[in-house]
Amino acid sequence: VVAGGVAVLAGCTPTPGAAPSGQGLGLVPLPASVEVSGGEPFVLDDGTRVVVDVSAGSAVGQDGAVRVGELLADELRTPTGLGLAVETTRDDGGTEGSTEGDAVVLRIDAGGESWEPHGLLDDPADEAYILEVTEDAVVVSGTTPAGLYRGTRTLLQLLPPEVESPAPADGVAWEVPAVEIADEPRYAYRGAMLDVARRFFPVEDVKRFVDHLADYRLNVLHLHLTDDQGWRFPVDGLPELTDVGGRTQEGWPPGTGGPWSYTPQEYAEIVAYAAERYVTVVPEVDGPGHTLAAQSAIGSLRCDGTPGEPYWGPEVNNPIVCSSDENMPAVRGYLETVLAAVVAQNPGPYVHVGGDEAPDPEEGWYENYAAAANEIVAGHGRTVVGWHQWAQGTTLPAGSLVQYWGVGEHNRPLVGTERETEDVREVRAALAAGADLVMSPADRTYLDMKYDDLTPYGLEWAGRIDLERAYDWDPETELTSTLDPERQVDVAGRVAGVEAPLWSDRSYPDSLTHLPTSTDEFVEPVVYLDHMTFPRLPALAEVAWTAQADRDYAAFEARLVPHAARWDAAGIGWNRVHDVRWD
Ligand code: TNX
Repeated sequence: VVAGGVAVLAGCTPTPGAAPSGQGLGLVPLPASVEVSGGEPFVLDDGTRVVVDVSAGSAVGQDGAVRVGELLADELRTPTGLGLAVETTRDDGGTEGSTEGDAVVLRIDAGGESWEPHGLLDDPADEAYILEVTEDAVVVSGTTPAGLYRGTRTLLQLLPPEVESPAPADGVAWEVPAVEIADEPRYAYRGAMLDVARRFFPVEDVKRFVDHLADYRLNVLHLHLTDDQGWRFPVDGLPELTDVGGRTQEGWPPGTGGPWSYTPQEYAEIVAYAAERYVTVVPEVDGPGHTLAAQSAIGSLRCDGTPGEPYWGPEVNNPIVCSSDENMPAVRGYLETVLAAVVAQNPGPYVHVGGDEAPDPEEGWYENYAAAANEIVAGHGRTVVGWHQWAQGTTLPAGSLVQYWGVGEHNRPLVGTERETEDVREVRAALAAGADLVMSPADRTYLDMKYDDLTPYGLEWAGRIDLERAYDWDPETELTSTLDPERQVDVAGRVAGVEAPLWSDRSYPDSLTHLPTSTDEFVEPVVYLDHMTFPRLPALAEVAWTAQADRDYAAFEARLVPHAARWDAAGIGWNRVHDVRWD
């Protein structure tokens, strides 16, 4: 903790359970420690400079820190209209920038030597930061640029809501209250997933989703890139995957539009945009189920050797890749090419291999497919992530992550006891195999579930998820909260983090009695994205960031309500759910 910098500020050490005094500041996620000092606020004005002080930090963080400063200045210039020159102090005698006087100082402290860009997300201290505001200066400090970046997100939340405006906001006093904040996340892996396969989201929409994540200090963008209804990821050597698989989405047969896939340049743009915000892209190539798009492009993935029909319907549980012993050479060749492309275009340490909903596979097929995928990913030096079924009958490489997406006791009637029992068995297998868990319980974290009766799109197989249900759970005890000992799994200490998936099946109005047949019948991807994400994403971000002892739903709701003005300023189409008193 000292290395993370949190203990450095006397009196600011996070003490779980001690109600932070900063509840009134409207910070989400709630930081570990907030002291309101009561002094005069800092005011951003014509004379304010952004000073990046890297003189004490490790070399690895220096460029990143400068970039964090430039990004912050850029973001502030538009709404404030201020010049906000960026200066840098370096130990190599580079540009001199004084940290004295009217300045927002971003300071890299020593201690982050073991941090590396695109490293594993396994140490919450890597994102710790301290934010001190006095009348004279704002100082954000941390041992890594990732920590500095998180600190700048908290700083933005301390400024008036108009700071989110994409246009100049006149007549606003750009005040930052005098505070001392010392912060560090509960979990090192804090994500959200976007299903760009059932429904294609253009690059601009994906970046918008990254903005949503970054604003709430999340650090993982899981992209569900392939499914039955489409293949979105460019693969060098297998252009038919996007040429054929990119011509459908749910409700859209071939010939109705597209192509719906990212070019290599577009994909690189997403990865770079996320990386600048210290958001790691976790690319998912699902299999052996959810592969009809691949099967329509590559005949050898089917036992009869001929390409299947393109699929644009709404069903899951479709036929899987033909992974018989005889056909494995072809499947392995496919996996080698595809996963090499995934590794080449994703600098992050994780590769998600899917593994969900493979209905009644022939004996050995699932295991064959999983063994090949595991071996190839591990061979590239990457860490395997799979949906929780992945642990069944396969040997997981060391350090793998398994993503739990079951539903709890309270919603068991919805899915039936059989499935629930299987979930438990599979999670136990994952833990026994040494994997840690990413917690995405479907009845808590699924952003595609309806909030309530009024939600115009989305699903309800895992129940409805209002704001309180999204907020009020503990990842460490979610699987022991059931009363039935048969169904309890003790995951305490084995939780790597939390992720909120936004699937895009049925991302069209419920009022339709048929699959959409024209653009007009779909809801715009961006409308769906914003409506399902806000206000629930901030709740899940706080589950992932804030110590359990510091979390309380009523207090959270009170802190979140003022964010509505920020979402309005940013042009976010949030859902004004009726169970929250917004004014
Ligand atoms: C289940 S969650 C699925 C997806 C659907 C989702 C809809 C998971 C691993 N599989 O194929 O999109 O439900 O909520």
